[in-house]
Amino acid sequence: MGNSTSSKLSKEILEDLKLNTKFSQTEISLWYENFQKQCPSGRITPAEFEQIYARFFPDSDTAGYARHVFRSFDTNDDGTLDFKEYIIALHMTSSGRTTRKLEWAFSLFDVDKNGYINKSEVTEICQAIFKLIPKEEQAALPDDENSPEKRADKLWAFFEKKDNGESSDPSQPPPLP
Ligand SMILES: [Ca+2]
Ligand SMILES: [Ca+2]
Repeated sequence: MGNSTSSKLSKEILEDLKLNTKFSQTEISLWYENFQKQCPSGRITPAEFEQIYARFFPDSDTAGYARHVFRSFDTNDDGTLDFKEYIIALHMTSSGRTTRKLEWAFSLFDVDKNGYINKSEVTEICQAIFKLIPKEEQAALPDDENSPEKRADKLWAFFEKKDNGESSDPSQPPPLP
């Protein structure tokens, strides 16, 4: 009896999210209602996530990028996004705080989740991002950024200035010179 599909958000998760994000209780409850409606199973699968991206970029090949973003949000590595991961993801990507965005960018680029970013990971993400850019816009890109490899080179050069070879966790303070 009762309505089993509209399960309530557990107090524990609510408290945890209030503590770890800038969202208020009302906001979190609203997100939860929405989440339950869109996703009655309570979990987002990679295929569902890809569909969301495909809707936002109807003319691009979003599958690769969506897969990487999904991985960066699936913090417990169980192959689905639950409500908590979804809200943390929203918070990371929408928060005005640069450190949050950096943390997310780091987990996006760290494809094998080993705590370091290497050049092939940078190239892989650049290739996925490039597929989001419509062809006519790609043609208008500056000469040193008009291919995924060039973008990766540029980004990697930037990382290398900060570090030697491998880029480490940005949440850690940099070693003193
Ligand atoms: Ca998960
Ligand atoms: Ca890595």
